[in-house]
Amino acid sequence: MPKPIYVLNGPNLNLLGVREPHIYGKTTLDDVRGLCEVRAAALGHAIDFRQTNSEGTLVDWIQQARTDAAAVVINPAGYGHTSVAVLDALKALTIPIVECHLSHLATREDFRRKTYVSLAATGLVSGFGAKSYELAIEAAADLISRAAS
Ligand code: CA2
Repeated sequence: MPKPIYVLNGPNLNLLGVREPHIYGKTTLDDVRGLCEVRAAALGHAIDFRQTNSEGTLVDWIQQARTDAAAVVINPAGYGHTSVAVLDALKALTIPIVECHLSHLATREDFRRKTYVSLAATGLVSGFGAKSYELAIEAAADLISRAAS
């Protein structure tokens, strides 16, 4: 059975489409899940899509990805800017890691312009709203096939 691409979402992303639509859009996280499933299936992959508000759970899921995932797409949300624990867990992975953000971090507040996750990720997709996830899935699929050849 081929391993899925883990799509991991950090804190408050469950509020997507419900609060602050002027920043994060009207698309819900469930809509994002659907977009990712369709995009991944078109590229021959399955996804395992998860969201948590807990830093420890996010670390547990990243550790699980070491054995159970083909790649990780991660929107760490606020933990991207604060969590050395999430960075350390990601650094233990040998599979592709694609960091994904809805908003364009480079144009936002200073504290959002850097993430710890970027130190472990192969690359970053930021600023395209829900489309960032589809682009991140494409990048992950590309990295998986490059690693296999
Ligand atoms: O742009 C992104 O995807 C972010 O990861 C979103 C995080 C933010 O802390 C990062 O700097 C950038 C916020 C996720 C919470 O999303 C909400 C959505 C609706 C209402 C409130 C929060």
